[in-house]
Amino acid sequence: MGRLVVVSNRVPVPDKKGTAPAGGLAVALQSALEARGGLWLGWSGQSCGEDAIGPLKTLKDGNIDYALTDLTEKDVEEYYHGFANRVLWPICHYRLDLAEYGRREMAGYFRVNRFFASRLLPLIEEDDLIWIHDYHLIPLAAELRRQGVKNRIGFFLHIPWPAPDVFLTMPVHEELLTSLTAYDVIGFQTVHDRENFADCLARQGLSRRLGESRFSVGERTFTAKPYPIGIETEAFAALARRAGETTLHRRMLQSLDGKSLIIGVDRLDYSKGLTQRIDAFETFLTRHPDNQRQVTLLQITPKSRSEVPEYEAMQRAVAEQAGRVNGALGTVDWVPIRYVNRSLRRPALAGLYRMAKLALVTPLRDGMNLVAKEYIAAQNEEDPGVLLLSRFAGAAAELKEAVLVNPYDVEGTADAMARSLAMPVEERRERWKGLMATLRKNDVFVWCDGFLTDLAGATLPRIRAAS
Ligand code: ADQ
Repeated sequence: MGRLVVVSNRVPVPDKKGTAPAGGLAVALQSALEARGGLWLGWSGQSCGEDAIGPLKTLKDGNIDYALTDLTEKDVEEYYHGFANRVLWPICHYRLDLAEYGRREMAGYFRVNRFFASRLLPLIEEDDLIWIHDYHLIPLAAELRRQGVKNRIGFFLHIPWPAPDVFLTMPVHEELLTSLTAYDVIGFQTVHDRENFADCLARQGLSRRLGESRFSVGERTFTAKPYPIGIETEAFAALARRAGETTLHRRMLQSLDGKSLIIGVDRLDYSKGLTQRIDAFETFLTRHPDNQRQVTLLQITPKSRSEVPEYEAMQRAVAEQAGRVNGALGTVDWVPIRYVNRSLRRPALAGLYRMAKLALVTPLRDGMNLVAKEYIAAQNEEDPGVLLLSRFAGAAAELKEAVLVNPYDVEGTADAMARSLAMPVEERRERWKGLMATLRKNDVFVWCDGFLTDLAGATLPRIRAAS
């Protein structure tokens, strides 16, 4: 197998403090790349004036060579905050109401993808396997092909692929769909996402389906298949086992003073269903008042994308809502919700998961959701906690033994919280065993190997001669 070249919008270059990146793509890919070695190209996170883009910044850390490019302020505004986060993200999470189309942003998105192709081109060697990640970079393979690249190129979408009626509302849906057909392998989180994609292709008459995962466009064939992403199951479980020795753990236990911990860990994002979750928690406390003063919800939510107005507004809304519930139900010595806006290091997070009797993973839509998997891996097998999981997270397709809920159904979710907290230990163990077996079978290395094996085995693309 040739060298692995990974391209993603952001690259989690390790900082001196070893702070973990709060994002699923970064967490998963870093584990996979560290094990295998390779080159990782992406945006440095810095922006500059139109003429100030310098050469790539390169550095090596362990097995990974990083190559980082700056973008111009205009690029960041149009491609990143604009089309990627104000159109593709809401559309793929079924929020048509939040999509803001602008010709300038769409043009910027395709322009920056061309720019990424030009930065990558001089680094590509003949046998490299190129693996492109996520919705920011959908047209990258088509740009590379246009510039003569014949390597095998794969794409993995970390977020959901929506149903055709949603996807086809996007003015540039045809260009995006067509550009995806330049890949050799397209990976999705679930069968459902792949089928939505296949339905979009069929609706547009863009390709022929040759088999469950094989499609053709003209003379080219490509694979579109689910590869559910996983975590480093054993390593995360070991991290959680060791966490009991830390000061944070002791402080936390002390501050709980015998109350049961319920945990939520999510980037601040409307797809994560935070306001519905807090509503459900409040309803749980009022419908099941025995739990008042007995439980504390710790909601850890680092801010993200604060430049996008919806995120700014949501930050205020969630903080106000948590404050209101605390004001209405709290007592002088009991705060129902602890709302924390910071990133934690992974050992601290693992320890908190292990301490929690219940995890609330209730996104309205999620590609996979790694928090659900981390929570399970962190549990103590003798006395495991319960995972309350949205049926609209990709993880629900695999984690059948979780307590599945519809996060739009506030009362149903509230009652499921009460049931979960009262669940006998035998049932908790039984469910956890099933969940943990799935996580062991499908960890992040299985995900990575599965994708790359298919990519390496893909037939070389036949580029049609320009007529
Ligand atoms: P995200 O939307 O970022 O990922 P998720 O899969 O839950 O969502 O991953 C979040 C990651 O960030 C987890 O590893 C979590 O531990 C970490 N994290 C979150 N809050 C943190 C905090 N306060 N401190 C430290 N770490 C924190 C996208 C998709 C998902 C998909 C992943 C991977 O939206 O659906 O599962 O990519 O493909």
